[in-house]
Amino acid sequence: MRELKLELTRFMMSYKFATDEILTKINILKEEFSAIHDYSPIEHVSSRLKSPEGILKKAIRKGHPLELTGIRDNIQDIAGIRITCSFISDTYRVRDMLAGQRDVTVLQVKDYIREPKANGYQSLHLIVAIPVFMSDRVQPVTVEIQIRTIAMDFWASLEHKIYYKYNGAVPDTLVEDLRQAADAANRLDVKMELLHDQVVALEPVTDDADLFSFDS
Ligand code: 0O2
Repeated sequence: MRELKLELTRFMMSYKFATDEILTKINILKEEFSAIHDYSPIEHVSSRLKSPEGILKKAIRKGHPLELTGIRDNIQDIAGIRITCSFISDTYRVRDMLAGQRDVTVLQVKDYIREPKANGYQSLHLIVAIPVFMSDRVQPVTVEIQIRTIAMDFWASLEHKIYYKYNGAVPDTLVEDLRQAADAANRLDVKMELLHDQVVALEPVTDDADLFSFDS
């Protein structure tokens, strides 16, 4: 019993360590990118670990074997990281920066931005594996990374609340309203990126100090 408890603790810890490693990478990318380009493609980052109850529920729901190796092999979103970006192009930029890291292996990509779900959900999902160096082993650990814009995130958090409020049986009118809201969010994303591109293309504004000359 004691051994099983220890093994379970180490199992959960490996996901925490993997999350920490990816969060460190994201922070480095964010800081470095900001220093070079004077803006950050990453607005906000959050993370969560599925609870042991949540893991068991999912394993039972999906019919996976209820032992740690089976769970590790079959459930890939025990560790989850969500990155919000200002613009759609930034979501792909962040994906490329992460996928380009030597110790990150991309196992799966679901691009719900190019192909939104029927309800309107948009987001870019990556399942990655990263090696975690434990005291007696190197464990490859999977992490789900969701990358989306602020507008997509706004939509998804409200839709999530509505979905749970109705226990999954959302009335048709609300479903349609949500789909329209997702379209509106997409139009806003496209418009904001166009505006941003126009501003970036402008000549830099002369520093106030330069407007005054002593030679008059
Ligand atoms: P939580 O608590 O957020 O993690 P899977 O069940 O993961 O094996 P699935 O459903 O095909 O397979 O995975 P997918 O499509 O990559 O979605 C996984 C996660 O994306 C979900 O995790 C949600 O976080 C998010 N997501 C997917 N579809 C929707 C949606 O329609 N609306 C919202 N708001 N979020 C969505 P969990 O496990 O459902 O929950």
